Amino acid sequence: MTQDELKKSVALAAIDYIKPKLSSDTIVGIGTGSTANFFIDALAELKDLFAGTVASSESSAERLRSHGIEVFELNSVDNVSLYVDGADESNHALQLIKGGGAALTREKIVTAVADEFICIADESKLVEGLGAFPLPVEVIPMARSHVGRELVKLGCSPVYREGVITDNNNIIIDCYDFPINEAINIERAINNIVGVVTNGLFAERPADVLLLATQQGVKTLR
Ligand code: ABF
Repeated sequence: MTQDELKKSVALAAIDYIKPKLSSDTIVGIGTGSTANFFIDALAELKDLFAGTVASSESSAERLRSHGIEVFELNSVDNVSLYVDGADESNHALQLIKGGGAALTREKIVTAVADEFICIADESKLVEGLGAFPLPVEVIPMARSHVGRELVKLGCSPVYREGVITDNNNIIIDCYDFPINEAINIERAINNIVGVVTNGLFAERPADVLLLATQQGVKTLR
């Protein structure tokens, strides 16, 4: 299978996983990225089985609406039972690096609200140690230089992602050369830099389940 076929297979596995959990008042949180897009496309068939969605990006919201799936503002819903999203890397504790698509802040907010976070990924995303993928950090634009200097002090090589503005009108700095051993400590330390909105480590709140597409089929990791 190609990588896209793997992504589609895990999106369909996520549909099978959530289907028995849906009811008329269920709100499903929706991630961002190519794997999440396969999930959105497949979710269209189930749209009469749940109340609607909240989206982690404008692009996902637009795709959901194009299928006739209701998209609510997060502030207007009481509860998000399920959140389905991809990742750039996962370790075996289901701690993630996310934000390659620059949607990390809204993804982290929906993750924080959700009762269950189901991560969907192809097998290339499962790693022994996080950090080969550059860690994205969303930053208030006027703090760019300050945050960059502070990130150097934490031991990484920060690179401004040229030409990218997030849905929240902020910028992204990617942290290269940054092996991540103590993921929770690093997540907290970066978030403690003034001017950082959040970073793409999902370690304090990892995924609850990882559906991983492999050439032998989809595996479930907890
Ligand atoms: C989102 O999509 C991001 O957090 C992550 O950066 C990306 C994964 O990309 P893809 O599914 O396209 O491989 O979940």
